[in-house]
Amino acid sequence: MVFGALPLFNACLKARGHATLLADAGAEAFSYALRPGVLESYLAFFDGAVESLEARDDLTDAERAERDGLRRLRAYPRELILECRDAARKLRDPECFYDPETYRRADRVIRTTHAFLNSFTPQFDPRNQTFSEDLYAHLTTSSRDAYFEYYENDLLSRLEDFRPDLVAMSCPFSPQVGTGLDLSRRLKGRFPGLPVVMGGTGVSDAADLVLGDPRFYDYADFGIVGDGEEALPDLCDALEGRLPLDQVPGLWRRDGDTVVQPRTFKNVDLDESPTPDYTDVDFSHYMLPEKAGLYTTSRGCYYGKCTFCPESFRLSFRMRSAERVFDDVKDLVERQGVKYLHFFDPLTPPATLARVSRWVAEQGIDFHWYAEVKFDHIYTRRDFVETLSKGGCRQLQFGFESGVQRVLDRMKKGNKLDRIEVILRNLDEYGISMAGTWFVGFPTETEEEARESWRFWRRHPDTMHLSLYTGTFSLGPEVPVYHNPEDYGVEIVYGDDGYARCVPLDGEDWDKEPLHTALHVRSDIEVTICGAGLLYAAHAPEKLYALRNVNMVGPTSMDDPPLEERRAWVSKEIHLEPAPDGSGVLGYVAESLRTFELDATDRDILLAMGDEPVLLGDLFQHPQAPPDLRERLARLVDRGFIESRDAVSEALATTHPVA
Ligand code: B12
Ligand code: SF4
Repeated sequence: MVFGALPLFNACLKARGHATLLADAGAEAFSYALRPGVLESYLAFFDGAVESLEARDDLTDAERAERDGLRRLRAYPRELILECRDAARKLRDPECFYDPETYRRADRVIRTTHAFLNSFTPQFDPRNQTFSEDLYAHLTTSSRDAYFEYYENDLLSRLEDFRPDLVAMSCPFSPQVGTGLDLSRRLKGRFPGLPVVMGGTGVSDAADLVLGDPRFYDYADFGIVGDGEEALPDLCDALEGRLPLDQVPGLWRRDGDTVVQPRTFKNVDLDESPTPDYTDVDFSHYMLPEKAGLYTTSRGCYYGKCTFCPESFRLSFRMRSAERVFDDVKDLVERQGVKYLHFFDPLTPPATLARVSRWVAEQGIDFHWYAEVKFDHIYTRRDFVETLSKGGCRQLQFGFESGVQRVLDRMKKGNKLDRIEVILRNLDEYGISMAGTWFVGFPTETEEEARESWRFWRRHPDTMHLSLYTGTFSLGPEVPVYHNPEDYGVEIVYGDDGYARCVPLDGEDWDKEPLHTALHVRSDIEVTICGAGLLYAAHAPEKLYALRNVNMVGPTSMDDPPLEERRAWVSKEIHLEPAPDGSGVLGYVAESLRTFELDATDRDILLAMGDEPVLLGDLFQHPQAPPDLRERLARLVDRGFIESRDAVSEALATTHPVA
């Protein structure tokens, strides 16, 4: 799905009389890779790179690490990657899209190919202590990645025809700063003197580090922090000599050797912004059969207290009035043909949703929507939930975070578990499917508490539809815990990998990796990110369960029934490749896009099982069963190599998720 800033800036710039050319570089680069011969050329490039490294016995440490990383990619099955063009066609075809089995296969193929291509692009994360050093060292090299040919043969040629006066890049995620500067370097190579500006939360969140570094301006001319609706057109005015640069809100630049910080900031009045303009968005790059958009009704978060969330520091909460939001919805649906919207506010205000819903229902607008919300008291009211449902709401994403009240209270989340139960019943009654984000590893959370969160999901299999498990607690300077760690019983220590982590002051800690792996492979986040969840909820809710990863992969090793009592089989969505040193195998699991090193005993277990169901208990009777068979089976189950179904997932596979 296209990110929100693109259609918004399209409208803002046009409103001030500028001509625009939109490019969603990530999506377009992927489409480019599907052109005849391109994937094949990347595979050949990959083979050549591994072979040349393997042929040498004088590798440096860095080259050895690169070789080992590339070798792991061998586990990505080629047949899956080469199926990609067909998979893209299927996802854009309504008949194939709404067939869960076809959808799942095509989705795995796309994601595998995407991950394979992306692995050529080094990621630079500002939360890592070595960010600047690594990034600027990389920018002096001329390595090939999966964007390179798209830039050279497609994007830059289109720009040549368009002849822009300014290129503006949006980086919603911080690691995109590196890819953005790489593109900027190529732009400058082709169009010397063309000004480039970069903005978005990825830049704003780490402004001092990214924009305070004079080297940034060797590649881009400007950085803008904060809202861009006015700042970007103002920069155009400044470049045309109608405004001093110093008056552009949030603008960072370099003057000689000095970095010049902004003189002025402006939080825009959202009611002044134009309706986002999707008319120039090329929807053929997205893997959906319908036009789906992303829209935000507010900035910042009206709650703003959660201690793990960067929104707690973005204090300037503002709303667009419900009347303006409704006008936009009407325009998007009736003029622009975008009938599916994700209200991806950090936290969408309930009053706006209710008022817009009422008007949508009154005017009979053919509109389906999804929103990011919170388990607030208002959702316990049946009439409120009914209003949303009648106004086109088909899916709501709640911040669930944890199934343990003590942990929720420490997070200052404001969630009450008994209230959640009432809300789930209301959603069920009015046919709204539920998706919930959550994570493990918040400071002081015990392993037992983390497992209890998963049990909470498993106790509500028919009212909590999509588990958007997002990973382990993510710590960086942008979250409140980082600033008062002792209040959370931890100290912050930087590891050898350059990342900050929490170390409990009482010395009690647990290894989060095994549980994380088990939850990650059962997470449904991808279905939501791409917009498929909303389309299924709107048109084929009875099939939504068939998209759930837990229903496909089956229970974790800690769930019931116990391992010995399960009928299980080897997953179809894995691939085994001999390990380079011949000692075992590299196992790729498509559900989680991860490669694991398995030893020869693990491999033998998988080969002995095959893909027909066997009773796991029978394996213990085998004369050559290893003494640690139980632990091995548990690991293979949790990583998604072995699948099974429990009674709940069997039943749900044939049930309607929403009334
Ligand atoms: C929608 C959204 C998503 C959607 C994306 C759907 C899609 N495909 O488009 C989903 C739910 C999938 C998602 C997922 C994640 N997200 Co998210 N997401 C958002 C969210 C809520 C809204 C983004 C948006 O479109 N906003 C609307 C536009 C208009 O606002 P904007 O992008 O901020 O742009 C404004 C300004 O920044 C500025 N601006 C932007 N670009 C430019 C460019 C120029 C030149 C200028 C001048 C100005 C400018 O002007 C704009 C208008 O004022 C933001 C929160 C936020 N506050 O933005 C987080 C956010 C982008 N996500 C974030 C994160 C961390 C994630 C996850 C990694 C979480 C996780 N741990 O799983 C995942 C990624 C999963 C994955 N596998 O990729 C972080 C990124 C933080 C960072 N610094 O990197 C954010 C900022 C939220 C946060 N935690 O603070 N996300
Ligand atoms: S987690 Fe959600 S509710 Fe909490 S501060 Fe962040 S955006 Fe707001």
